[in-house]
Amino acid sequence: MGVLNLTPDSFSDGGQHLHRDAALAHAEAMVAAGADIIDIGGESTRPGASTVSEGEEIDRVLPVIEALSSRLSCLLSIDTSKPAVMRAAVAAGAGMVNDVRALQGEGALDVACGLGVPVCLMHMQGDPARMQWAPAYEDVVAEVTAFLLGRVAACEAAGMSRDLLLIDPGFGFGKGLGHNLELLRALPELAALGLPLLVGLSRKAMIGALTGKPVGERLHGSVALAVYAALQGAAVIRVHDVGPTVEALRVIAAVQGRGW
Ligand code: 7PM
Repeated sequence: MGVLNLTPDSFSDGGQHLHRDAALAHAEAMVAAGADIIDIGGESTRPGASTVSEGEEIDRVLPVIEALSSRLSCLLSIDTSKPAVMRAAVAAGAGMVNDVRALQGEGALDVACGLGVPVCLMHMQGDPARMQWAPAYEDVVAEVTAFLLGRVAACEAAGMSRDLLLIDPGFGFGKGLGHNLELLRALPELAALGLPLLVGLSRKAMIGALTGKPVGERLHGSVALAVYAALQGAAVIRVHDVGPTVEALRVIAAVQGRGW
């Protein structure tokens, strides 16, 4: 899954994909490099990022989804928590919802249920503005697992098929380095819950903490964690650097006797 940020304030793209043509070219390049899914987001979850109105978020993502759905055959994912954005995006050609708030927002569960597309349910402690102030858990793996299973149950109770759900422990979303490492070690356990596991580790602060590198220099750490996550059972890996990640995963796949 390649990340396509349409936010002017996104920390790792610096707003360089704000302009539509650049965004389209970047999405096409990610598909050419081997992405199966493009995750399109119009609202930054960066701590302190300004919140975006529903109308502005739709204005940012819709033209890009329309253009990409006619040009690309890959799955387009809409990264949003707003039901109106989900609805508009799917009508324009998106085939998946990625909600970092796991459909807990007002009206999100019912709308997502009615759309009939796959949904990724992510765990976050707190809200984006304050989540990294003092993340605390008794048992991070148990608490993340319980939350995700609770959201899966809520989706099923609302009428959604379990077959449409993915789960994501939400690396860096209200987690310190120790919490992220515990969750990484628990990936086989999370994968064993029986739903496809999506992980996002690309360029995250935990890599900065482990390598001392700024966000623009975290490629090697990101590829290492992508490979590790795939080997430990992740089904979908959300990354900024599709080419290098796919190259690493293809080599691993050949060793495992898949592909090549
Ligand atoms: C600031 C903070 C900017 C966090 C960007 C981010 C995930 C996601 C993101 C993830 C799923 C980033 C994140 N991360 N969706 N959206 N899983 N499902 O580093 O880990 O890309 S945004």
